[in-house]
Amino acid sequence: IQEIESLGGMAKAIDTGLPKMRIEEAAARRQARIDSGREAIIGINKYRLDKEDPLDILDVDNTAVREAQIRRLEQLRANRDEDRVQSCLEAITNATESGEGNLLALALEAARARASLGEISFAVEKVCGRHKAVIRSISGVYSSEFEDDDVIKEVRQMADDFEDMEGRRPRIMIAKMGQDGHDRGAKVIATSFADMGFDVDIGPLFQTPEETAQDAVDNDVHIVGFSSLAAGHKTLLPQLVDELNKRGRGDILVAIGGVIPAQDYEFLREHGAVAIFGPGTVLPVAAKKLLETLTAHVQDEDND
Ligand code: B12
Repeated sequence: IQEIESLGGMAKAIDTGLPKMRIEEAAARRQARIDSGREAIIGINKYRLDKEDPLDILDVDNTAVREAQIRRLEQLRANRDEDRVQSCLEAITNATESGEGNLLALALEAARARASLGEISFAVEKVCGRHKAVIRSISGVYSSEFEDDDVIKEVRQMADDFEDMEGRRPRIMIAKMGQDGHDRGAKVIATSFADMGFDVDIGPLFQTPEETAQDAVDNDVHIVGFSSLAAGHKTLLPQLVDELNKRGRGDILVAIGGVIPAQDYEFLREHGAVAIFGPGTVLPVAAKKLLETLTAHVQDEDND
């Protein structure tokens, strides 16, 4: 609270990214306590079932939903008064430019004329540009809270060995794609992997598979670690693998983690996932597994 007050209040503090960073630090600390067994979550890191029964879940066909939404949007646009819509949108752009008028009232009027949210926000964006969140990462928090330091040391040693072999540290990009805004886990994974000796890139939220693949290629990462909590995995993972192949970088490994039901694992493996890390993943164990897979993969390539 003192920190926030010294910055001049919560709104100003949010602008500096401080509250989000503190939340992420707390999440990394908590994950370290869970991973080291100090904090028990029954069924996740203690008293796990030998065999989990498959969950009865609603399997949504994302492509069909997208196509249906596009059809609805086309129908909406065909049946509205286009002149009215355009003048409402122009009024929003003008008000944004001049700083005069109530943007919310104008947005409501545009919505009543059946302008879409995308069109309304674009009318503002034309003048203001699009907000880009600054991604801040934290370091040292995960490893300092982890009790069994030996595991972390072992993974760090493996990362050092990898560097000796390849001339650079193992590099992973933690990616969020689609409309999945759950970035807490991605940040925890990024900070813990950095603490264990990886070079880590964090992609922004809401990327398309094309953007993720391009960033992965531009930064020459060894692995893309896709974090998926909003059920987009069956659509987005195959697209990401395709996009990497299109860029001639099928050698970049793709791993995935998050809220992924067991019945989808086979599909994901068939479409190119080298490893899958569901809820309850102990991060040093995941990091070790990825380093083993990467080392074997690099040695295979060197032999070819
Ligand atoms: C916190 C949370 C939120 C927060 C997110 C805050 C933030 N900035 O991240 C808020 C409140 C905003 C939120 C919103 C929503 N949420 Co929510 N949320 C959760 C919750 C409770 C915890 C997620 C979390 O942070 N876990 C902690 C982190 C550390 O764990 P993790 O990300 O799973 O990662 C671990 C592993 O999965 C693995 N892992 C994951 N990725 C990777 C990647 C690599 C490379 C590796 C090695 C490992 C790995 O390692 C980690 C450590 O073990 C989950 C339920 C749950 N218990 O999982 C629901 C959940 C994910 N949410 C859900 C839903 C439905 C939503 C909403 C759509 C709700 C709504 N109707 O508005 C919105 C969507 C917003 C959006 N645009 O995406 C559903 C998703 C269902 C699904 N997938 O089919 C869940 C599962 C809840 C449920 N049971 O229904 N949510």
